[in-house]
Amino acid sequence: MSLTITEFRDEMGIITLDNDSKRNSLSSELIEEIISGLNYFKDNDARVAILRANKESKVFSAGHDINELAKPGRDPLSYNDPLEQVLRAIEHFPAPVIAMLNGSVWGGATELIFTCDIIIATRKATLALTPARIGVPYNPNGILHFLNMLSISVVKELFYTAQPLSAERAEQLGIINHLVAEEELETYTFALAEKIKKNAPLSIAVMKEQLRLLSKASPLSPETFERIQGLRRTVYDSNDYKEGIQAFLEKREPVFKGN
Ligand code: LCV
Repeated sequence: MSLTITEFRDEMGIITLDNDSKRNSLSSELIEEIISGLNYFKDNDARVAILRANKESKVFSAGHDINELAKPGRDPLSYNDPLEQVLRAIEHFPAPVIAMLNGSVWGGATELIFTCDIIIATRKATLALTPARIGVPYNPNGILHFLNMLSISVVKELFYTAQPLSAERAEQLGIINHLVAEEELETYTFALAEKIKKNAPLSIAVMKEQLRLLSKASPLSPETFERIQGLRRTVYDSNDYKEGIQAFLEKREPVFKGN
């Protein structure tokens, strides 16, 4: 049974997350469908792609599928984790990817949205960063995605509180490009896509890749990198990480003890 709806017409690809019973949580299966949809669009010279959920979905995506999080003792956000793969697929997709939001976004799905090129949303959209809610040590590349878009004080608040950010505040902070009324969301998004389609695709593809390379141009010494990995290991080896996952699976609030 498909977890997404993939459409392609007039050089525009549309991927609709369609697994509302599991709140479009980013399972490896759903991620595989997103990546193959993007590959199909690329093979057919798409000029723009749109990532959306169903019109009536209250949750755009609940983030990483917690059932698939690595067991304690292994890095839950390692380079080849499906979430990291779909983030790279969007970053390397040679045309703009527009996120069309009308519901709540959680955890790794918030990073997925930040990785898109343009965000169009209604007031029903909220964005939450949730690693501290589960006891996950977010990864450097992920943190850099947020640092490239926001002030460090906002990034700290989002990570430390794990509280959803309202659409209005996200627009004020420049995360959401355009905040529109619910009844205008589709027409506004498709009209913007049409404007992009009329421009030179090679120029856009190269500017997108330059923006990716320049935004990541922050040198890390090998020693710094290893120190970060060592710090992250103390977290994903911790009892708190185990407790965070267990609490979710048992549908109860976690009790973190700092070990
Ligand atoms: C698997 C789920 C999920 C889910 N995985 O509906 O960024 S990091 O580091 O944190 C990264 C590791 C990450 O992204 O972690 C995931 C972070 N996500 C969250 O913390 C959100 C967890 N979900 C929720 O808080 C609620 O589900 C929301 C508020 C999204 C929706 O609440 P609602 O009451 O509408 P339920 O909680 O009843 O969920 C409906 C079904 O979706 C599953 C959940 O287990 C339930 O399945 P069952 O009906 O089989 O019990 N589900 C929801 N989120 N992330 N499965």
